[in-house]
Amino acid sequence: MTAHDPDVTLRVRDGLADFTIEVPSWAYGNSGTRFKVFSQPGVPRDPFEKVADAAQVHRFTGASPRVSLHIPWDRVDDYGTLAAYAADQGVSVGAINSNLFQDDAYMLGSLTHADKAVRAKAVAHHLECIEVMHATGSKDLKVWLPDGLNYPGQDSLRDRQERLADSLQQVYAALGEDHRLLLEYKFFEPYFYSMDVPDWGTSLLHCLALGDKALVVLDTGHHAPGTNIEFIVAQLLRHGRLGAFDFNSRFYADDDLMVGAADPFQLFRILHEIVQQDAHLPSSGVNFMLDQCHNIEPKVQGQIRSVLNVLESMAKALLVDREALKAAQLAGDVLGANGLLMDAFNTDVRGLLADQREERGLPRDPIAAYKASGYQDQIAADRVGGNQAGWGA
Ligand code: PSV
Ligand code: MN
Ligand code: MN
Repeated sequence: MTAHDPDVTLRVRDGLADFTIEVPSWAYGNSGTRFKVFSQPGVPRDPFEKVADAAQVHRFTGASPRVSLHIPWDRVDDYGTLAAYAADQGVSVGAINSNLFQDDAYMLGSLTHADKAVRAKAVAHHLECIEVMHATGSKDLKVWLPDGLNYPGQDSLRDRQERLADSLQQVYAALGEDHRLLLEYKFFEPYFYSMDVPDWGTSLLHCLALGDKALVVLDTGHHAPGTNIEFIVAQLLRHGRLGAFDFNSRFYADDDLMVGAADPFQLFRILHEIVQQDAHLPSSGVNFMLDQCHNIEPKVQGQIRSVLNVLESMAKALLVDREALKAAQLAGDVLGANGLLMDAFNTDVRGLLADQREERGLPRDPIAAYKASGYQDQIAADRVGGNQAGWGA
């Protein structure tokens, strides 16, 4: 197969026509390890500047028209003004992420806490997030729950699930008509013996109990090594409950490195399942997002590279001849079926994607174009005293 066969070119063009990748506001701030935050020149000083940086990623890739916000990191006086600013910059506000991990009150949990008053505080925080959604036009409330137990016996595993179900029900009841609640799972935190939402099964059970507007978020960094993530994708899609992706790469833990950097073949396999079930089309409702930090590499460029990595993998997934694959599978042609996938994965699509960008009036090489634009020098000169990832304003 070559990426220049006319039917292949068309398949990739059609498949990517409406495919977009949301970028996170927190990718543009200073970040680091648990031990050290590294400063970079020109990082945003407030949520407006984060949105401006996110808009650059869309300007050069044409594929990232939304930016996720994180509350309270991106708290502003007037969210309507922030949304209008985003629109001026050519992007819109995507998912609103709540924050349950930076408050002393949540030391023993938030939505699962034994004390009803603490749970009420955590629920109230989500009501604030829903207000932000109304003000910005966001449709997705994303909940990542850092709750869990450090020691066996510390609290009742079962009671925490009951409390979580009750808290989530209160949040769900406050959603607007066209809002969704996206519940993210994660199998560990460094100090935890047990997480309260460790896996997709737990997330799915809570979503099923809540209702149709509750969907699972799959963060690629939140699984044990060796987990077959594409199986989870296939299963959640089968039940219409895959709400969103948080893309990133991991080697050992929740590393939040650039998507496609650690294991491009895994990314391809995941996107192959997506394409097989037409979930790359906007009608599927799957929100493809990045959840990354750029600790040592330039941040806007890191985001551009990440968007390109997803597009390349998606293009390869679109190369797979679905009819031929189905025929090989039904015929029990093991090597033939596997060969169709490997052929697609091993095809170089970079030239094809550059051609298609050019057709749309976009730069063939978005990173080179960004570097040449002078934006990075400008923000380095203008922005003095930028912030750590998240905290702005
Ligand atoms: C923590 O693991 C985390 O990376 C989750 O994946 C969230 O999506 C993200 O932080 C932002 O809250
Ligand atoms: Mn995440
Ligand atoms: Mn994470």
